[in-house]
Amino acid sequence: MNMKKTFLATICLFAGISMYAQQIIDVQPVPQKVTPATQTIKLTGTYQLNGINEANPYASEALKTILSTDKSVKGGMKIYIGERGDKAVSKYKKFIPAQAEGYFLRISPKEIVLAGYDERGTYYAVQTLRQLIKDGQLPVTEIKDWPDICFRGVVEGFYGTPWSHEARLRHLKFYGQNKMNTYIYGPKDDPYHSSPNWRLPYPEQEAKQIKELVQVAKENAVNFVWAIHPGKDIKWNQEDRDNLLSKFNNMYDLGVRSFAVFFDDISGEGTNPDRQAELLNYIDEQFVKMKKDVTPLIMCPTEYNKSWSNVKGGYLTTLGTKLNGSIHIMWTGDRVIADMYEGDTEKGGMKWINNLIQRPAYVWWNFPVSDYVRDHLLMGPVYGNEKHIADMMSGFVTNPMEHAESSLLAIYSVASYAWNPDDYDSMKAWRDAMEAILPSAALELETFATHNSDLGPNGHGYRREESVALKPVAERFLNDYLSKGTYPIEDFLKLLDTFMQMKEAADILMTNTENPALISEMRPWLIQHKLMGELGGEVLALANAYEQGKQDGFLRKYKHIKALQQQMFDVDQTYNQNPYQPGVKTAGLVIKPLIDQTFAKAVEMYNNKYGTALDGNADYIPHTLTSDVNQLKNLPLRQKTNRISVSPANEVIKWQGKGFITIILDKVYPLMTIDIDFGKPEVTAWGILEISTNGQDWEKVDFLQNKNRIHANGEKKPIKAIRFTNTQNKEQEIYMKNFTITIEK
Ligand code: LOG
Repeated sequence: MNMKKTFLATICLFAGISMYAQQIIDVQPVPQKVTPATQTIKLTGTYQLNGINEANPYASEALKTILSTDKSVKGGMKIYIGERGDKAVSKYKKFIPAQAEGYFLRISPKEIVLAGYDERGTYYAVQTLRQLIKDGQLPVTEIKDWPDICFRGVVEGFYGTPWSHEARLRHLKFYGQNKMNTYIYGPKDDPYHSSPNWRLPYPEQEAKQIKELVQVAKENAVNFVWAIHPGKDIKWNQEDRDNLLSKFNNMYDLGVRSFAVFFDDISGEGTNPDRQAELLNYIDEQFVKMKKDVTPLIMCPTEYNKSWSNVKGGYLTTLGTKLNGSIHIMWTGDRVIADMYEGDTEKGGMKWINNLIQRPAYVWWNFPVSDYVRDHLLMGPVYGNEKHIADMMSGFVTNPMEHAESSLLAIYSVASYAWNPDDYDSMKAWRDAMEAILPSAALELETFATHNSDLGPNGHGYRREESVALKPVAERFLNDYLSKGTYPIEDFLKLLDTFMQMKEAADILMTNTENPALISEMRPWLIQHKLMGELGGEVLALANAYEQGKQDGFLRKYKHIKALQQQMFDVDQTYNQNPYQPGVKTAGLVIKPLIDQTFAKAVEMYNNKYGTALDGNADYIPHTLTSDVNQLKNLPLRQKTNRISVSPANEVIKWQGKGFITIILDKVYPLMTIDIDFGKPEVTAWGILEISTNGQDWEKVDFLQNKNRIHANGEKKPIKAIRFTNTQNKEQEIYMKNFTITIEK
């Protein structure tokens, strides 16, 4: 409990007011200052609306919707709405917090006051009021509230299918309701945001949609920020400067009033910090400041996280000293995927970056983005960012999944964190989010989300907790079972219940009709989740049959388990077949290993006892990848029939001189082909491809390169390992787009 809450709790004790009453004030994001409620009032249905025509029209509109009336009735319940300076709220001026977007909200038996410091403040006062109404009742209270972080929101900045227009419209409303004020439009796979078409205006249909998004953003108190990603092929000349400005002017004509320029994930000429700074200052002076109604520019640097920064190279320092002071610089933390903390100027964290760029960083938080683990759905609680660092950042935006609706879960929590980090409660926000997104099946959604939160092994090394409550039970059970072949019955029953719940939740969610967009995104994972629950139950039944000495029962369960495993494999090979991380993974951190290991152990004991040779293997990849290139060494391998490939990465890979990548197979196979795409031509100039029959002696393989694609014929030579090495001393910048070995099985 923090100071504020302890203080409130103490007052309550002395005043004899129950904590229950206090809990009526249940608002997300948690308001900064709240007087605990001691009583409630009933909404009367007729209202005398004061200031409704002078206040922020969108706030007034929202208020009328909430009250279900647009009529002001003399003698009705008195409502005062407006901004500081408006006549209707002049009496309350001294109560309004002097903070941008802040507001004062009073609910008393006599009146309701919604007084904003500015237009957004009034809008947010109405949003708080909306959340406080329960069954036509309102708690009597006073709230003073304001955001701790200036810009709060979402950057649609992932690789993969950009969100649909409908999804974006839905999101903008959601942001307004949850006090987020920023939406940055920058989907990597929109060709008019990035190469090849950043220089061209949008086609008519898309232009029309953007115009609508800008309008809806405005209605919901959100800045629509349009980002451009020109660095892949920009030329540092007047012509491209003009190209960029004319595109911005074009977007301005569509209504856009906030802009960003992204230089992430590029290599070559475009990365030059002096040129970047010159261009941005030019835009700032010739466009942003000239227009008068355009908000300060945002930029994403090429070295956007500490692990990729070369401080001696001076990139960030150059931006820090040269970029105009009003330009925001984005930052993803110590790594591409990282949580924010205070740190210090020596080692890392917010202090480290702010010191270099000479301004508070604008945080681009890469969660729950899943474009590097596309076979996972990331629906767990939002945690990890320190609470007291609000004044060290100018903004906090989350980069979500390409699954728009499922991302709302995390976005809701980010809204809560960014408004008032001190009072942010990760678990509560997570549960409240489910109530907001799927009230009719919030509990089932929680069951599902509990087991769908970790990312699995991945190149960035970012992991999340999963199945937290079950973990101690699972560990105890496995420990006993693997060492002694027995288990405590309470743990057995607890696990059985969990597996049952997984099935129930999946069934209930699959048939839910309240939020079809959400269910349709989740469907492949729901199917897989149900199978996993079923598999778990059957594996327990198998273990039980063995213990009871029931051979027939054991064999029956064994057969069924094999069938379930096959079905799960089919789901993985059928749904979500993107070319990056295809497939559908669920409950991978605690539950799947528990099930697989229990199965293997039961089968092993059975084989030993009855002299059989049943296969107790669950699916796994027996091959390994090793590399001394930092960005390659953690990339997972995957196998589909006879093709083994390295999971592709989105970003530029810096491959140091003499660096290598090796794939070692579990045994010797005839090699059919090797296919590689490093996103660059002329790889022969620096790299060699080798194969080995024993993992020790190497033989060079000649390859053909067509544009970026490398192909080598294996001629069915027996191979145990293959290796690619940068033979030069010079670092190479490449993309890991494809690295596939085809073997004969
Ligand atoms: C990209 C981003 C991507 C994310 C996660 C930034 C600034 N850029 O590695 O588009 O969604 O990481 O894969 C990035 O984060 N590159």
